[in-house]
This record gives sequence, structure tokens and C-alpha cells, in this order.
Amino acid sequence: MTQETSTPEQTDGFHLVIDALKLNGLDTIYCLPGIPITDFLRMSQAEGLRVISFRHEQHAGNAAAAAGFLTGKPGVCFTVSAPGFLNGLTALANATTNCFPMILVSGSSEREIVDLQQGDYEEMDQLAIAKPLCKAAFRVLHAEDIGVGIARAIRAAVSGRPGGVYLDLPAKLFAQTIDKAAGQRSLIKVVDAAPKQLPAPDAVARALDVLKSAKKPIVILGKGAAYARCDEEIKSFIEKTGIPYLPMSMAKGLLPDNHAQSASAARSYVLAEADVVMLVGARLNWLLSHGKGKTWGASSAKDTANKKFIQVDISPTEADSNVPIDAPLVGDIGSCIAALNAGLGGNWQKPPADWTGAIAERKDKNLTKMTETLAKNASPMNFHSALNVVRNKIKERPDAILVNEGANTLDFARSIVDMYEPRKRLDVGTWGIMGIGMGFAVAAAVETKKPVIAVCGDSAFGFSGMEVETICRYDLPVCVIVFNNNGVYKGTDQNPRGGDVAPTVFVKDAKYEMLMQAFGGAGVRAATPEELKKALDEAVSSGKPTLINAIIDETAGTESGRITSLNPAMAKKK
Ligand code: ADP
Ligand code: TZD
Repeated sequence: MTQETSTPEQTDGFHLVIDALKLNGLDTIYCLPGIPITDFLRMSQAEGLRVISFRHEQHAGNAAAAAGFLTGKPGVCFTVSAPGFLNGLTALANATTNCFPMILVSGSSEREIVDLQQGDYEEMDQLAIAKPLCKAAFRVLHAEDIGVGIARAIRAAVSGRPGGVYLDLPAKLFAQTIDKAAGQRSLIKVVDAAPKQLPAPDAVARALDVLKSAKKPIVILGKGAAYARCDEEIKSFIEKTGIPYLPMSMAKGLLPDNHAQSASAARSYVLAEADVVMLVGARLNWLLSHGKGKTWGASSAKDTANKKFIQVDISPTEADSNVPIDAPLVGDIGSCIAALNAGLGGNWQKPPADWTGAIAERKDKNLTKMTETLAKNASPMNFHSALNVVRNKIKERPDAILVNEGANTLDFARSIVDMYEPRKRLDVGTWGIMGIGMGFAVAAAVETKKPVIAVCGDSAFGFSGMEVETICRYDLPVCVIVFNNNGVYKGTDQNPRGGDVAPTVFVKDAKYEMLMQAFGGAGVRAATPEELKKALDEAVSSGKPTLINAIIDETAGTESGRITSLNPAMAKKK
């Protein structure tokens, strides 16, 4: 007599991770393969996830961070242990600094060996290293805890102030098997991952009172406002109140840059003169001179000016980080602005005409000056004549995404290239970090399927340049424009002793276009605005991976772009 024994169907760690990601709508993985995640990545692809594989983990991580900003869901990056993990860590820390949601998942070595420091393959206590550099860090040791681990990572990344999360998955976990039905039951579909956080009514009333008292109000929109995806609420608030606004660089386009109330072209004037400043998803960090000093109309660098601040932010500890905040409004920006809109009432007093008139006057003057400078159309190209071509292209294709890094290339593009739609500009962010270019460009193309124009200084481009192969491999509609002025900042530095070239100088007349050609993309050298326009038109209309080597006068620009004053030698002279 034979006895039928049926073993219950099994699943394993590999598939539970895949199922948990899918269950939560995370359908794209940015990665670089190797032990112990190669099989995982193969299986992910077989299970229908989009797997975008990079040449260096930092760029995979940057892509995940940009995906997080662009979609509001955490971008997911997978790396191997120790060195791969460390390569991804810069991107995780940068995402956290920028308040972008991402999850860095790294395979790790055997706990028992790591903890006794017995020298495992790629041994490193990754969890301990990641912890101080991100918003949260978790490790999963048992297959039945994968669902919880991924749910916790998702919630930590997107709730409250978004940020980077590290998830440590030891190699052994992937191969663990458990009962399939029990495995499925252990998975969690996260409900309301980024819950609304309503502002307290008294805080709303206080903010409105401060706003009502203003004679010279301004609103500063930051990338938190762009991330919050309440574009209509914000537009309605700005237009109903009539308050002039300044967009921080990644908030450009939240309202079109040619909006009548944009005060960008009168930035120094409004920062110095305003009496009430309302910050919406923007921190008073170095990018805003910490809210004090001469920029803000104070008499000395350390002094605070006589202004009142309202700060709308999801983080309750952000207020007072640099200057006193008279009206902190804590909550998600959508709920806060909706509450303010509701409280404006039918007869809101728009700001006095002498304030808006004075701004308009300065703005007109500066815009006229800009138009004149652009009209010179310098050839050989300087930053203005080259960026004018990009400016015209974005005007024609406001749906395109602009990725921007460099020093002068960044600073000039920020003021020359107008944006017309929200979340279309990705740049070096809070740290001013070089190397985001190709990672951000890949994610922008993958997540939005729109044309991407990556405008990079030649130094900046070098940090992620090898990813042009990734762009070609996935046939992404990315046009990289390298602003080639032969060096970091400029190409004119001299070594006073002769011999080696100066540390900021590169090989002259480098043929960057050949990098893209090497992988089957289009590579074009453009030495005049006309050639640049022709190449950019062709790149955007064809959607073909393209690199334009834009030859910029090597004497154009300044050392460190607009932050020359932060160089220690300059600071000493002050
Ligand atoms: P910028 O560099 O553009 O000035 P920052 O990165 O300094 O912007 O500031 C972004 C701010 O936005 C952070 O303080 C963050 O807490 C906040 N923030 C991000 N998302 C939201 C949201 N959904 N609601 C409210 N505040 C948010
Ligand atoms: N390393 C990293 C990771 N980030 C940085 N910001 C720097 C170094 C320092 N740095 C800048 O702040 S801008 C820049 C570096 C190296 C490059 C400037 O040269 P570029 O741009 O060619 O990219 P421009 O437009 O020619 O000035």
C-alpha cells in the first residue's frame, strides 16, 4: 500500500521580496548586480518588474531618489554588499538631505561572521553604517518578516518628511523557504503610506493673522512644495492673495516662471525688503542665507532683519532652526494650503500696490537686461548663448524634464531657463552635489517617458559619464548637453610652477560626443548656438540617446559659479 504525502507548496525569500514590492505598486528596480542579488534581479525581471541596471551604484541610487521625487512613491535601489552598498550610500544620504523618498536595499554577508569580524566575503556592518546617514534603517533575518520589513521601509520613506531608508537583506534570507500560503499571508499592503497631516486651526489662524499684517509679503516655494503635489491649491493661494512669490530651483514651474507674480527677477530686492516671508516646503538653509544677514536686509552678516516668518512644513522641528518663526504651520502642504485658502475669505486685501509696483519695476529692468544679454547670441558660445537655446527648447516643450548640474552651468541655467510645469527640473539640490546627472536623467526618462535634457558642466558630467551606456542600452530619450569649457568652473587656470596642469584644468577640446557614439547613440559637436539648436531639435524630435558636446568659451563664468564667497580664501578676505 502506498501513502500519498503532499508537501505544501513552498516560496522563498527572493519571491517574497518581489511579491511585497509588487503588492505595494513598486514596479521598477534601479540596481547593479552581483552576489547576492544577481538571481534576485533575474527573478524580478521574470516576474514582470522593470529592472534598470547601472554601471555604478551611486547612479542607480540617484535614479531611485529622483524616481521618488517624481512619483511620490519610494524609488528602490538594489546593490551588493560592502563596496556596492557604500557606493549607493552617497545617493541614500543625498536623498535624505533632499527629502526624497527612496529605499536602498543591499545584500549583506553572514551576520555571525560579520559580528565576529571573521572576514566574510564583502564583510561590513552595513546597518550600523547606514543608520546615521538616512531616515531609518531595518534588517530582515527571516523570510516571514520580509512583508513587515518592506512595509516599514515604505512608510518610513514617504510619511512625514520624506527621506532615504536602508533595508539590509542578508544573503541567506533570499534562499530561505517557507510555506507559500503562510508567506503570502505575511505580506503587507501598506494602507495610506503618507497620511495627510492636518494643521491645527489655531496655527492656521495665526499664520493668516501674520499674513494680514504684512505690507510687503512674499512667499517662497521650495522643492517640498513641488513634491507635495497640490499644484492647484498653491496656484489658487498665490493668485487669490496676490502675493509675489519666489521659487527655489526645484520649485520652478510649480507656477510658470513667466507668471506675473513671480519675483525671481527681483530676488535680491524682495528678500531684503519683505516684511513677512512665508516659506512653503523650503528650509532656511545656506541656499537662503539662513534667513539672516545682508541678503535679508540686516545690517551685518550675523544679524537677523526685522521680518516675520511663517513656515509651512511637515516637520515640526524645522521651525526656529535658523531664525525665529512667528507662525509655524505644521502639516502636509496640501492640507495646510487648503486650510489657508479656506481662511482667506471673500475680501482678502491684496498686497499694497507700492510693493507690487516696486517689484514689477525692478523685474522689468532685470528682464530687459537679460533679453539684451541673450540677444547678443555670443558665438563662440558663452553660458548665455548656449543656455538661450535650452531656454527656447523648454518653452517649446514644457513637458520635457531638465536635469542640471555644474557650477556656472547650474547657476546660469537656473536664471535663464524658464520652467512652465511642476516637477520638471531636477538638480544638485540641497548639497549642491555633482554626479546626479545621468542617474536623475535615466529615472526621469523611465518614470515619465518624456524627453529629458541633461545640462551638465564638463566636470559635473564626468562624475556619472559612464552611464551614457545605460542610456543607450535602454534606448532612453535623453539628450545630454556637456558644457565643455575645458575644466572645473573654467579652463584657464595655470600651475605657477609649470609641469602638471592646474587642478581645475582638463584635456583641452575633449571629444565628449564620442562617448555616446561608442554605445550607438548620437554624438554631436556644437560650437555655435545654431549648431546647438540644430542638434537639440534633432535629439528631442528623434528621442534618440544623444550627447551634444557644447563648446563654451573657456574664459566664461566664475570660480565656483555664484558661491565664490564660500571659498575659504575669499572668506578670509572678507
Ligand atoms: P528647497 O531646497 O527647495 O528650498 P528644502 O529641501 O530646503 O527645499 O525644503 C523642503 C522642505 O519641504 C523640508 O523641510 C520638508 O520637510 C518639507 N516637505 C517635504 N514634503 C512635504 C509635504 N508633503 N508637506 C509639507 N512639507 C513637506
Ligand atoms: N564633488 C562633489 C560630489 N560635489 C561637488 N559639488 C564638488 C565636488 C565641488 N564642485 C562644485 O561645487 S561645482 C564642481 C565641483 C567639482 C564642478 C564645476 O565645474 P563644471 O561646471 O565644469 O561642472 P561649470 O559650469 O563649468 O562651472
